Amino acid sequence: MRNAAINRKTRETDIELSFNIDGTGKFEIDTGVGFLDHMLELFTRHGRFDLAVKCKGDLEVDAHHTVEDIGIVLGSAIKESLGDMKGIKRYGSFYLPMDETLCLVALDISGRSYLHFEAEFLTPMLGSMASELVKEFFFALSRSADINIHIKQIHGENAHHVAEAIFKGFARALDEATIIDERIKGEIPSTKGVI
Ligand SMILES: [Mn+2]
Repeated sequence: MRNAAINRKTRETDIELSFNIDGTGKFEIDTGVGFLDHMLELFTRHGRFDLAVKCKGDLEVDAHHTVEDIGIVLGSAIKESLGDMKGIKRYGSFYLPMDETLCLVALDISGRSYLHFEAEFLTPMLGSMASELVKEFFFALSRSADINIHIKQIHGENAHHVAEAIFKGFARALDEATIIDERIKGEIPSTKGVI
């Protein structure tokens, strides 16, 4: 089974998360940040993962620690559930259109974290969550998952659509990259023999 369950508690957040790469799109998500719940739900559904997240964060400050720490824990869960990475496709990319918006997400499960993030939010807030936290989420996730992620908004203007296109595009790209390719026959997809 390619899955992981991680609990992480700090003075800022208390997170219980379980993740299954080979899921069916089932989710049970309560982060206390409505917009983040929405994004994680559609990430789960579009990637055909299963995801449960419960978070008690210091929302009396703002949503920053909650969004960032869930990015850290989800990234760790992705990495742990991939295990030795044998047989995975490794690369994935998706152009995700959402009404007037188009975003590209391309990623490499390389063992080396990197984030390129090029998207503009025309409103400062997405519900109770600052728009700038979308980048923080993916920065945290890329570091703890050791994944190279490039996110680029091609065009579009509605901030809700831009965020949604990024999360859905990430889900589709991650699904593609983590699929077991039968032709690879359990090899690690690197000429170095290690990721
Ligand atoms: Mn929406």
